[in-house]
Amino acid sequence: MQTSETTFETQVALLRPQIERALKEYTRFSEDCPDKLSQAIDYVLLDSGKRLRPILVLLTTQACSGEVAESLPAACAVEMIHCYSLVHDDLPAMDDDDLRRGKPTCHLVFDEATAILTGDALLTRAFEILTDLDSPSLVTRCLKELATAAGPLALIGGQVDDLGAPELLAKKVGKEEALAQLMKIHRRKTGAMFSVSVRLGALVAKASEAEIAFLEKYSEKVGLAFQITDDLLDEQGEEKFVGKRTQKDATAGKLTFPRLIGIQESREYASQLIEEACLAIMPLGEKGENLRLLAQYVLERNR
Ligand code: GRG
Repeated sequence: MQTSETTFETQVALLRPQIERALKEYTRFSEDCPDKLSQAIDYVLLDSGKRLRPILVLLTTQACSGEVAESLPAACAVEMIHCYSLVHDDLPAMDDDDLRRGKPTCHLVFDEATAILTGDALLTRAFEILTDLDSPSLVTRCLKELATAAGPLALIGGQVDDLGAPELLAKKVGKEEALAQLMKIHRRKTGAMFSVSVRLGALVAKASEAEIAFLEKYSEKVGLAFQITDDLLDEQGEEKFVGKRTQKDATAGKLTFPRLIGIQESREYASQLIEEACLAIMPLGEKGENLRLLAQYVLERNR
């Protein structure tokens, strides 16, 4: 029987090799890049992870009738920022993790300084490769979008508040206040990278502002649902599938959806968000089918 997961996997099988090839090409450096750094970049970036954000970039371009190959620089740039954030998040000063994508974390395999610099290298290289996009005006717009999503008002701000969440919980704030803070953290820490993925994909395809607006709504819902399923996988997932330590957030006193609203309500909320996401892109008609499959995958995923 074909499930939404198997049909989404068909899309992944088509797009993933293009992403892997482009990432490899973009990280083939001259001898000025030290071997150790180059090896660490390969270790954290190549042939691993679900590639959900770059796939989202490419599927959005496709849904807006653009050329998928033209959005590869944007897809790779988003994945590089994502990988940098994972490497830094795993550092002892942040989440202090020893397992990522089913492998020991970068700072354990190399060392802490190399892990910090590997993140820095991916962050800066991401902006450099965006300049491979088609026209100067597209490059400028995409650079601004990506810088905003990775910056203090989004990814970094969300991460800072996430690190401060145990302190907030220790103050025994009410459920409403905690839930509002949780939403605010995830809109910036997780949601912004999903939103920028659809925005870049749409910009490459020269989508209209109206199309960008409903795609933005789709991405907000999918991003939040992704975070809820991430929290559920932390509570109930199996490490061998998830590829990172589970049951960490609860023990670290983190703010999570299951903690605040329970497992069942979290599942229902994620499901409702995915329904709303699919409704938001109704105007795309059949062209939106692969984005609907991606949304469904986010809900059903076990890794
Ligand atoms: C260090 C600036 C900075 C930010 C860190 C990414 C992040 C912010 C924290 C990672 C911890 C976490 C669980 C975040 C929530 C969701 C998330 C980004 C999960 C990992 O994404 P996946 O599952 O990972 O798409 P793969 O490995 O498949 O790419």
